[in-house]
Order: sequence, then C-alpha cells, then structure tokens
Amino acid sequence: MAEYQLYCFAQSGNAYRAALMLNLIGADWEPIWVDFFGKGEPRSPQYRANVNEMGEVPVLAHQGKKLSQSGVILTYLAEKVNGFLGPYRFLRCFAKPPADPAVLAFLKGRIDTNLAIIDKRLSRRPFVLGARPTIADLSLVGYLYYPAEEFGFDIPAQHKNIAVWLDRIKALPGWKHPYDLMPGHPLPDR
Ligand SMILES: N[C@@H](CCC(=O)N[C@@H](CS)C(=O)NCC(=O)O)C(=O)O
Repeated sequence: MAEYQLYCFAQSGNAYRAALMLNLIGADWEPIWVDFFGKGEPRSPQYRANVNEMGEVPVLAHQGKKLSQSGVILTYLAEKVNGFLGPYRFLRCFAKPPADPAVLAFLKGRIDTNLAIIDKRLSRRPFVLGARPTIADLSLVGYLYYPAEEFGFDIPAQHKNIAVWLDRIKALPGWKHPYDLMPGHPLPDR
C-alpha cells in the first residue's frame, strides 16, 4: 500500500490540487476513486461515516489520519516533505537526555532520502514548484538555515542545488536568518 491515499475523481479540481502536489513532491501515493457522478458516493452514509463527514472530495489518508479541505492538504504536504529534520535536530541538539542513537540513525536515513529528492528537483527549476517561490519553499527551508553543527552534517555542502536555492531565497527582500528574525537565541544555560 502506498504511503498516502487520496480520495478523488478526475473531474474534481479541488482534488487535483492535492494530486498535483503529491506528484510534484514525489510522494508515494495512490488514488482511491470516488464515484461522484454514478452513485453520488461522497454523500452516502458510509462515506460520511468512514471518510469525510462533510461528504466531499478530496480526502488525504496518511498514517491513520484523514484530512479534508484541499488547502489544508496542501499545507500538510508542504510540511511533511521536510518533516524529519526538525525532530532530528531537536533530539540531537536540544533534548535532555540525548536521543537514542538508533532513533537518530532512523531519522537520518529519512532525511537523506528527502534531501536527495529536493536536490534533484532543484536541478531542474529555481524553486520547488517552478519559477517562483511558494509556500512549499517556505515550508522546506524551515530548518535549513540553522548551523551545520546543530545537525552534525552540512546540508548545503552536500547538496549543491539546495545550496544555490538557499542563496536564492536568502536574496529575497525581507529574508533574515531565523536567529535574527525571532527572539530567544542563544538559549540560556539550563
Ligand atoms: N473546500 C473544499 C471543497 C471540496 C469540494 O467542493 N469538493 C467537491 C468535488 S470538487 C465535492 O466533493 N462535493 C460533494 C458534493 O457536491 O456532494 C476543498 O477545498 O477541498
């Protein structure tokens, strides 16, 4: 079974938003066809009970969760693409006591796979989805400007397309490093 399932049908532009996003980020996903025109399936009691009480498409199923609303699904997916780096950095750098090395090794494997996908994608276009920056870029860079020492590996040094993309985003008017833009750094000694 694929990692993501999308309840959808081809004529739904709302579902297409989510389907396109899944494809553009290279997700492992499969469509679950909903018979909207024939049986009016989204309005059936079973669909409302088991898939979406609003009786609508699209619905994204992932890790036991079901999300409706195409905008919510897009935001969720944009966050997921980079989802392992945040916990990894926290467990390695801030957690007390430090995390089990086996947990870090598991997360690092996922991170390496995700970074390779992003790096490959960025070899073909200036920003994640095309010529202009979008919320997908903002979501992905969330953890990427933090110092290499906090991760224990240097992401821009190891992924040249990511490095150029980070510089491109850095050049946008208003860009600031997270430690300059938000209060609370450095952490007080605890
Ligand atoms: N705000 C929702 C709208 C979803 C929506 O309207 N979906 C249509 C298909 S395009 C639907 O399932 N309608 C059910 C019905 O009309 O019974 C979203 O963005 O996902």
